[in-house]
Amino acid sequence: MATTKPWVCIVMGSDSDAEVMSQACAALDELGVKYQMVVASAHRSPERTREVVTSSEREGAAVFIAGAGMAAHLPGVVASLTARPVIGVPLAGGALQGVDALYAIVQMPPGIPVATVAIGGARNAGILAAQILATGDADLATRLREDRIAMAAAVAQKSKKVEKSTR
Ligand code: RP5
Repeated sequence: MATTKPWVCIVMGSDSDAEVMSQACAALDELGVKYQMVVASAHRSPERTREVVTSSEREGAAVFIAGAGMAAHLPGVVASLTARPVIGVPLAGGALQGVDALYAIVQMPPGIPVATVAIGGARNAGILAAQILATGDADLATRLREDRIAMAAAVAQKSKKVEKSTR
């Protein structure tokens, strides 16, 4: 049965993007956030893109993550179709290795924002989506805080492995 809790819609331009975009799924799985991941291309299937965004919004998608490579218009097109937050993931590929996608996604005109993560930054896109949902979900906010505490402890452990002093 479909979830009634707010969930995340992950869209990508091609199945060739799936390996990187699955890192967003992994982050959301770890945090207990529901999602759906589909392929819809801004250029090759504009009607499908519109249908995915409008039906997902109707069915409770609270945040969208959109990943694309090269002339990466998908995140901007998704943002044009919904007023819910959109996180864009520039993907490496083609001659320019993601710099083209980064510029395409990050340079949105005023009025239609896309929160852009690093090239290949799908994991951070998942975490950021969870952070947005956590503004209305105290349990999720607690899980995110616990992750930060664990991360800080891991840094201290990493330091122990390499610490040196000659003083
Ligand atoms: C973009 O073109 C996709 O997001 C993908 O990153 C890239 C190449 O797509 P394929 O030719 O592998 O389908 O639209």
